[in-house]
Amino acid sequence: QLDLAAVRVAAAAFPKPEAFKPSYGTAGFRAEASLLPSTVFRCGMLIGLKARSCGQACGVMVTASHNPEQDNGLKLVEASGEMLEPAWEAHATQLAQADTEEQLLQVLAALAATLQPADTPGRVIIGRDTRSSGADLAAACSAGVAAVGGKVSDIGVVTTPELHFTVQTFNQYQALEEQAYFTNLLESFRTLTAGSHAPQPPLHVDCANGVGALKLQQLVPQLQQLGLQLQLYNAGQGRLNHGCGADYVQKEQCFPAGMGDLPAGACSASIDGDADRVVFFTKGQDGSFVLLDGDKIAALAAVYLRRLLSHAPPGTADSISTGVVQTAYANGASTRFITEQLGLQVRCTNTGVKYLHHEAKAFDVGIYFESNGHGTVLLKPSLLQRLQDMDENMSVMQLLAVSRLMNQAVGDAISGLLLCDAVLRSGTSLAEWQALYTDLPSRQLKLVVADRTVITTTDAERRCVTPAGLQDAIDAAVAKYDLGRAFARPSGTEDAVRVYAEAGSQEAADALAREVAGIVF
Ligand code: 16G
Ligand code: ZN
Repeated sequence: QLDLAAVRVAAAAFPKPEAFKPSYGTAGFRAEASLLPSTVFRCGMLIGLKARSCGQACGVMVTASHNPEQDNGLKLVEASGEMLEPAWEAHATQLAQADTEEQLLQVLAALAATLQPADTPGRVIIGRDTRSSGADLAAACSAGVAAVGGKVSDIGVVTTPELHFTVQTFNQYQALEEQAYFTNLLESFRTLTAGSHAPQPPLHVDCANGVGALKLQQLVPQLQQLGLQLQLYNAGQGRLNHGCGADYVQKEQCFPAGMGDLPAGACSASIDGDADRVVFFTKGQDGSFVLLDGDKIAALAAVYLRRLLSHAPPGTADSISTGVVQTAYANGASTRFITEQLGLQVRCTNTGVKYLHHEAKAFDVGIYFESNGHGTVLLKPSLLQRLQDMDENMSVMQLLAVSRLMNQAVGDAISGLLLCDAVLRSGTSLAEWQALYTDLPSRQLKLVVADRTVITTTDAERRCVTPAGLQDAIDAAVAKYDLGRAFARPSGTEDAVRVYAEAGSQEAADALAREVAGIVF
């Protein structure tokens, strides 16, 4: 079934750098690009086998998201369009780390034996972001797919969520055209904004000098006809993710390059290098930087969906479970707003989109956003069916449009941008959005420690299990601060421990974070 001799020949062209020990992290592999050819070749073999075994298309996205231009990486995509099942990450790591040709063939043969690839070639859809190393890495990945007898569709430069969407819809409709992605966004946005197509003040978007710029540029004329004027910044002339992009804006809490001079109150947003995250920001009357992060986006989406559901035919809202999924980083004020003001359920999961996505699927309407801006709104297929069977009512049409606008496979910055714009037009102003709740002051610290794995956590990373005594000491520190909350967790992407603290004042949050850092060290 698997031609190991052919694999041996093909693999020889992609030797692994000796000391390189890649592992599938929270969001896939990531490293300096020149280290990665063997990793992407081997992942091509893995996902090629998976596609053959399920007889459907799977996907690979070559990207390092918000990392600098010289890095690259890859994310593997299931036939459902969702991120690789966590159980498979270990297989990917094992394959990527195999030191000798013999080890590589052994791991591969064992995988093939459990997967039992069918006689169909299967198909792997490969996309990449704008990094200059992307084309060669995509080619190495294709060689891996071909080495195990799989078929490749290379769709070129796309956003990460576009690749996920394409895998998902290819398996439903066998269509690969990019236009399907754009038409879906435009048509659902048209439905959501029906009746409000008069020109609005522009939306200023920082594109991180990444792939999002290319895609948004293509949407500008049609969005203009729908009353949305997009003004794009950092749209490709400068360095990728350098002084711009959603990660920079959210972490540094400052205006991205070229956008500091916008007038007070201008509605602005920032997406990241592969366009799967978005955060909004504006300038206060006093010139200050005001961030509307993923927590604020979740709150806005929750307000909007609750409103749409309340206008659906009688009884609909009561029989539907609506919930918001957050991580431990969600500002305590946002959690309180969603539970106490909106009366919706909130669940907390580990950091990483795959965990939030999974938890959100448990609700009929599941809203999830990480504070960093990665998220979406999921509507359960059984709910969609019910809505389709109902009499046509504006809210029902709009709920169905939300399910089309919001990527159902993964967080999508372009969907998020358009959803927030639609809500802002539907009667919630930017000032009202800001005022939904006021963030508690918070502080994050990154600690470089000898061995981050000595810290293990439970309760969605909010409590430490080991080392013994650590949690008791953190509890004692937190108890001293009004509205205090703090946690320490090992990073899933870097060799570091992260500390988060919030409290009633900025001084108190800073002091609590320092105190917890002192305990960890
Ligand atoms: C990855 C995750 C992101 C998470 C971050 C946490 C995806 C697509 N990306 O970038 O959601 O917030 O890791 O990093 O899941 P950390 O473990 O280093 O704090
Ligand atoms: Zn990203």
